[in-house]
Amino acid sequence: MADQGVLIGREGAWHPAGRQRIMTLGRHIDEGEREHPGATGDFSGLLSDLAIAIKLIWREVSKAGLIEIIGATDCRNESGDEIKKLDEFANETIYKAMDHGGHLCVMASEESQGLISIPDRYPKGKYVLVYDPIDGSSNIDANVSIGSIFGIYRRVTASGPGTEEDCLQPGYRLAAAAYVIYGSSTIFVYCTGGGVHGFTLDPSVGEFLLSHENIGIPKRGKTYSVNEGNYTRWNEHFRRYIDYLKAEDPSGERPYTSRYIGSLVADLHRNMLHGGIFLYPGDATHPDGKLRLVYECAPLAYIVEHAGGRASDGRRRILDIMPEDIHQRTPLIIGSEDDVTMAEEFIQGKGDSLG
Ligand code: AHM
Ligand code: MG
Repeated sequence: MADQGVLIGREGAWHPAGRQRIMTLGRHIDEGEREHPGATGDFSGLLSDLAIAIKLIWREVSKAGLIEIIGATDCRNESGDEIKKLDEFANETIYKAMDHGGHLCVMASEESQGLISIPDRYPKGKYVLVYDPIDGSSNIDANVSIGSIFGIYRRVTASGPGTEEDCLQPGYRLAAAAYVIYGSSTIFVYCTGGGVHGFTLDPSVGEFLLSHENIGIPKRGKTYSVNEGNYTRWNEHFRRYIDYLKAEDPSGERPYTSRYIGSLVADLHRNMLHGGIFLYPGDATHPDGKLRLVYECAPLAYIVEHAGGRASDGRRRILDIMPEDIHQRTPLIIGSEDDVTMAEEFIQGKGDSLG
């Protein structure tokens, strides 16, 4: 058949705009599983449970201004940051959606100090979930995009409740990773070791529909994302790199454009689509920067590498770092391959002649 259009609308009109096939997240997960003969359905069950949690969080995020869900509680999280109510809601929602499916043996979250156990009454599975329930939480009450980040590992312990050993694995061992942006629309981006695919939520039917198939991050971009308010705390190599990006270049490659939302997932997603670099370096006061290796940097590094980009702490590949603590921080340089390579050269002092 020449025309691959689809029937759309109550009257079943033949809509030319509907030529792209309609693929729900659920179907995509199922089809991915079928490519692995011998798969038990465990993994797709896990991802489907996660999708439900995300929809529940989206529902709360989208009415955050209507009900009194925003605003600080009197609690602080493990790192001493003020916990917002939405963080608590998202943390609990993910836990409640994931604790009883029989897919997981343990979880770890930015908002929980220790490991999150699977209750005794539920079966223990072969996977481990690490997550940041709400990333960019300082943006919640200003209606700026926020997100969630997920990493899924296979357990390394044999059976029973999962342990710290299961959670403290280097990122190269991730079985899957995903992030969500609750923005002008809600998008779910995931990778299970092949391509990186994005699904946009159609709120009218409550389904994530494939909107960004096989995302490939451009090899080089023209946008940098960094909190430049920290300029005076950076070392001279890093300052020189940022100065270099801002300097006029006769070839027109520079100056780069500065874009900083302050929500890692949103800053990263823009760079995934259009190219560019996100940086949160260490500085004199915080040598390991701000961001967390296990549930923020490693899952995003896994996705970016599968999209053709790179992620580094300035010297090492993020995915090679062996975590020693669930809440461990690391500097993060992530994005287009050539941009990350150039940033590393400056950080290591090799770009000084350029700057
Ligand atoms: P959070 O997970 O507590 O929200 O913190 C992580 C966020 C990132 O989304 C963002 O890139 C960064 O913190 C912004 O930090 P800063 O305000 O120091 O620039
Ligand atoms: Mg975060």
